[in-house]
Amino acid sequence: MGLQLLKRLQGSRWLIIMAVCGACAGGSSGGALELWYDRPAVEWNEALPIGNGRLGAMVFGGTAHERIQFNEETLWTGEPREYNRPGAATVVGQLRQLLAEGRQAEAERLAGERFMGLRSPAGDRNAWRSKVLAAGTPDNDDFWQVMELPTHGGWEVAGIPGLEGLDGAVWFRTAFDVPDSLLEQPLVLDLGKIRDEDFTYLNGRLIGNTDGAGKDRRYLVPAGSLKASNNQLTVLVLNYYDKGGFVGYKDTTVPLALYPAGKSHEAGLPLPERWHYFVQNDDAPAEPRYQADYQPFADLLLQLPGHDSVASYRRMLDIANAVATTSYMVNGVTFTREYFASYPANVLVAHIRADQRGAVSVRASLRSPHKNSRMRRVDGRTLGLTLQVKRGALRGESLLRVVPRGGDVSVTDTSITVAGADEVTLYLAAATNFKRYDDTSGRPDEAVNHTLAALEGQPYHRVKQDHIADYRSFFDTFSIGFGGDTLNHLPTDQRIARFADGKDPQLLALYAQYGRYLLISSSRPGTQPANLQGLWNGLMTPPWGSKYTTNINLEMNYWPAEVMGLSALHEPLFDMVDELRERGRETARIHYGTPGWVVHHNTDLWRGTAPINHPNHGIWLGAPAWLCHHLWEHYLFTLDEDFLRDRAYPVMKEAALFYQHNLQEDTETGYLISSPSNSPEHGGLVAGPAMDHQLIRALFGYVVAASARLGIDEDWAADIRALAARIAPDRIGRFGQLQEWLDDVDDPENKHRHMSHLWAVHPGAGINGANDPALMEAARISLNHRGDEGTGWSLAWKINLWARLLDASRTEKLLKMLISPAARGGGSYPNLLDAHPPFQIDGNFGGAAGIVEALLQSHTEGIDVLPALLPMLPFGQVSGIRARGGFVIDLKWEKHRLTELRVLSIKGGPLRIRYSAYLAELATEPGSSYRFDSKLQRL
Ligand code: FUC
Repeated sequence: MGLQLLKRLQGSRWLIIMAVCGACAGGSSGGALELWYDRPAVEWNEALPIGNGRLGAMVFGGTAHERIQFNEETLWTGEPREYNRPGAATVVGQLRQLLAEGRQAEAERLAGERFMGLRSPAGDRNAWRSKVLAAGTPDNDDFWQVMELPTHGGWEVAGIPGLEGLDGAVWFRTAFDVPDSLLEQPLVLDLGKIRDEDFTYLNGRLIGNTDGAGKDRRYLVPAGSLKASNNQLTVLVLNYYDKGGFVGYKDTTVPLALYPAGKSHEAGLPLPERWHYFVQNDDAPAEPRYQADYQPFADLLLQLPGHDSVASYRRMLDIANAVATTSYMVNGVTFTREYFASYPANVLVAHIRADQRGAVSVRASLRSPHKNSRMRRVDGRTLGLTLQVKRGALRGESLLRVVPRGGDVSVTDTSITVAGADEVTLYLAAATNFKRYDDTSGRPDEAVNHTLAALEGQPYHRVKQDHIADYRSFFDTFSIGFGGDTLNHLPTDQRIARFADGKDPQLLALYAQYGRYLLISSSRPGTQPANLQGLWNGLMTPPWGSKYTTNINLEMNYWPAEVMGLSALHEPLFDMVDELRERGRETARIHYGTPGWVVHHNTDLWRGTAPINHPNHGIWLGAPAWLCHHLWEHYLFTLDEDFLRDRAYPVMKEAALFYQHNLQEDTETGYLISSPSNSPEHGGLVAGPAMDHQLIRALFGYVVAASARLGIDEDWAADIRALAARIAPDRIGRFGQLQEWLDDVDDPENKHRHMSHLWAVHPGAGINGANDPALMEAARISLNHRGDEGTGWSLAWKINLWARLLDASRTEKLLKMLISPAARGGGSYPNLLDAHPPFQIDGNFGGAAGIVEALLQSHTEGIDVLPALLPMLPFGQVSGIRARGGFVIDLKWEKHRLTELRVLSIKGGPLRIRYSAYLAELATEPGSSYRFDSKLQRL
């Protein structure tokens, strides 16, 4: 929003809503709320995300060839199964004892052997390997195809059909000549890294066999074993899981090579890049897995003949209306495509029109990376796709229906073709048989049929209108603008590249709203919570399974929910917590022998709650408390007593029960401590990480307060209050730092990405400037020790922490790092999605919440207005920020000074608000608004 418009709006919510709706009629937000680009996406991280909470898609915006990669949020690997390890509880006492004696390595070993959860069954590698080796290579040259090596991201990304998602056995071969100078000396054949196992033959002789993705493949070639010409190099690669093949080196400029022993590749001969390959077996034995992976569903592919060379190209995402558009001209005709994910209709929609009648011709098809998938003609306007996840319980069904205006339509078993239409609408429905973590009896075929039947006869403009109205019912609850000229005449990737110059404050407003856009698009009531990638994933083995990591990432996804006016979108997380409670009750019993419920540092679609991976980070006890923090926060923001009584309290109480039975008395200090646990992903398995104590203390505080408010469980609450007082307190260590562990062993040089021991500063509130300036100072020292660099989510956490520490400049510095090109590390991709790297959505949500944290805070007694106003934001207005206590706040500032403030009290009750040196305190009535001037005088 430009300064002129901003001035006219004068901070009035009513006017803002009108202004935004004015834009709605035109179908565009007028620029400020757009991401746009002047060329199609080449990489996934350039494509634009759309989603309705259930279906997600990445729109590439190609002209002659368009790719819309899509997901359905319940398509995962795996199946309902037992994740808990019987008998685990018999070792928990020993683990505690070993840790108390400082015998960490032994504790980790024991836990590794007897405490971690159960993995899915493993296939028989040896039998498979023997079978594959015995089969050998095909004689007939026609069976071999050609590809280039190495493929750094694995053969899965080579763009070759059949290699996508392939775990199996592939033969590779190439031939090369050797100069005389190299013939008579020992050589090294350097094949980089190979995933996972190789059998390497030179001129028919086996010269090496190595198993292990991380190992170098440097094989010695004795002098005299090569010929001057036509040496045959043949490699059988066995890939068991994830990326496959010749993945080269991290430094992608280093070639596969042959060079004199003792030298490096520069002194030798690079191997040819062109290799022949042959897929011998695509059915690698099952890899045992602790938890499941989120899966891509398929691609919707469009071919538009003759659209190779176009003019006036533009693709954009309008986040005020949740519509992506691609437009361009071919031979004087303007083509416009619109894409959106409709929640009311539960479909992905693509609409193609031209400004000349009869000009739209398109061939649409579906392509799934799942080996077990099949396309079919359903009827004269519908194409179907059925798929089955490998070795998993889930099936997917998708229907693609075309609704043309004019033109001819034909449907085969592989595509829909439309010729000479005025416009074409494509509706894509997708579903799986997933019903619940323990029930896969759904009927996706019925679901997609039903979805399309409900659309019958609805004109496109109505479907679009309903979508926009539905989306805006969430989006329009909040607006934000930072004055100044918007630099939206520049493509968004260019704005990201120059954001650090501080001259594009409106990009910050766009970033904040993009966080809200992404939450509305990935987390609707009744759907799964936003996972590590929201619901957008194009990979069969996505990073960290694209699951739910509970030691920061899942929670960070929901930081914007309450404060940015999207309270209802918190719901999917609460549903998940209800299910984790059910599953986690078993884990508490089987792994700890106690009542209560627990989940460790990760969960998945099947709601795994047992500890996974390695004991040095997979045994962590803080998650139930952190998840309960979200229930309590929802209550604080909404003051919804029914929610507190019926939903939050029972879950919080049962989590508190777990801690009540599992806190241990520290023999040295007598304090109660959490053990066995860790300070997320740092320092291994330990007794008594500060973060756990902060979390448990907070949870105990919530249940005590809730029981008082609800008038129940008085005696139990008194016990909990007494226990809380005995939990090991936060301590200040020898560098003045907040201690991360019981012992004062923090290393000021350690730059670990997690700031776990600062949880009580943010997102918790136990340590704040009002109640404990000394601990706050210690937290500042710790945060300085950690430094500024970090993964995307780590930057986002630091943004929030610096805002809570009231350091506006540092908050701004970190925001500039987050909104910077991802090339160097944590930052933003061209599509403004967060880079861990790789893509991980938490930083988008944490960053959006951090922008607001600098403008308003309400975690102490009262509300602080503009507590950490960024230097780059002299002007601005925000409407619809929520504060704890049930308040909705609009504010406006000029030249860094508050000029207008309005507080709407939803529930009534006392309001205490501070700005600069001013304080206002008053009783409020439910539904009443209160206006204040720059000195907090009532107007
Ligand atoms: C946590 C982090 C990692 C990553 C993973 C998904 O374990 O420590 O950086 O974000 O989650």
